[in-house]
Amino acid sequence: MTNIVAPSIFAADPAAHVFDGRLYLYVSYDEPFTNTHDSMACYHALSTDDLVNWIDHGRILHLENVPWAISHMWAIDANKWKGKYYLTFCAFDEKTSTFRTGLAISDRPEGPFTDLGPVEGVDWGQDPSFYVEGDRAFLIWGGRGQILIAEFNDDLRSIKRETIRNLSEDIAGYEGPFLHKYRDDYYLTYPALDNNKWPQRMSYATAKDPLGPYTYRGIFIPEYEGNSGTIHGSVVEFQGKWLAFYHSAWVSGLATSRSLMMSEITYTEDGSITPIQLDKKVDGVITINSRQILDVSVAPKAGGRLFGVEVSTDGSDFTGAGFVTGLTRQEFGVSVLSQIGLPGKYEIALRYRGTNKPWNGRVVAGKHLFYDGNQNQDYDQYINRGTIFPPTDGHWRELVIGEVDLPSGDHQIRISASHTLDSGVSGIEIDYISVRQIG
Ligand code: FUB
Repeated sequence: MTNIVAPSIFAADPAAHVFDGRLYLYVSYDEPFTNTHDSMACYHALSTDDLVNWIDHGRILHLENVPWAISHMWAIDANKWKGKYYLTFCAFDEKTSTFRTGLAISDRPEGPFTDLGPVEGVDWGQDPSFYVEGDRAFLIWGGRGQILIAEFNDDLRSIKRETIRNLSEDIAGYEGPFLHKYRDDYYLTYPALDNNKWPQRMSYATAKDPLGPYTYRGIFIPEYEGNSGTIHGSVVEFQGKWLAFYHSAWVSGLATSRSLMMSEITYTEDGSITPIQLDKKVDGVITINSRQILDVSVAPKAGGRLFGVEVSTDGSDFTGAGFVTGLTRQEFGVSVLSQIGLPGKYEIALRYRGTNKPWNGRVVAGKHLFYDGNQNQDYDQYINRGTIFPPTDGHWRELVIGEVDLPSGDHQIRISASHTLDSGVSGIEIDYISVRQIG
């Protein structure tokens, strides 16, 4: 059975990890319907606790927040190290126009992440992957037919040069390496060409130590109809299943607007991975929709903005890193960035809490202003038009605001007060804005 995960965004190169019982995917982001990978400029994180209900946490890092980089935000990985979460990503260096591996940090697995600068000691740092084994941390990277591995120094800001191994001496990997452990063996999975012919096929090699030497074992995702030329991904164990994540062109038909794929894999007794046969006609395909949960408290780092409001972390019953409070003046509000690949109908909802009075706000998604039908056409009432938020007596509640057609691209979703409140009256508090594809 093959699953297409989160078809509303075009994303690629999924790196899967389990943190505290939840499965996370760190993915690169294909600008919808462009004809090139060079325009890639940001990353997303997705997560699930049941493989059915997925959350797209939105943009977690963008080129504009990486001062040393100019373009090509290609593949990534992430991992937990000494209590923090780190993203290893790659981009073209502004000065040299070569790939460097960047490091970014967050307190939470779903980000957003803050750039810490390039990792020292890595040449042509394309497609970095980050593997942790006890107190050892490894960087595996590669492109243009070379795959390399090295041990990180403890602060992850550089690698131990004396540990660098060029794995291309053992295997014919093209790019996109990823490491996982099965039983006592280290499995390196990587896209490779067969006799220099595209498309790439997902191959693997095994070793007794992360640094190698590696023995080539075979191809576990052969060429298939609807491939996207590249096939970068990862393997992870979650809730007793072994899962391969990768990307295809099955939704858009385009090699540069790729979709996330998930297939269960099995190992034979001798540790070989049984090859997956991918055929849309034969294989059942399940499309798993995700919804974007856009945390308003981190909006400025994720492509949105706070207008006059404050972020609070009082209490513990909010969802993300905090909530927004102080929506008391007409010009105050918050916007989040929703990135859409597939055009369609989307439902906008909001998690909020209010006091014992209804609150009137304006919610705008892209170019659409929502009304809830309670307004008249009298100009005096015009400034109060918007959406009525019923009182919640201080409890959090999710309110569906309405449906809107969204084209492909980036959209701001903004909520603001529709009028300035009397002094001493507080506005609602907002936890997140949700965007869910419904058609
Ligand atoms: O997603 C951009 C590039 O395509 C990746 O860095 C490669 O591994 C290939 O998947």
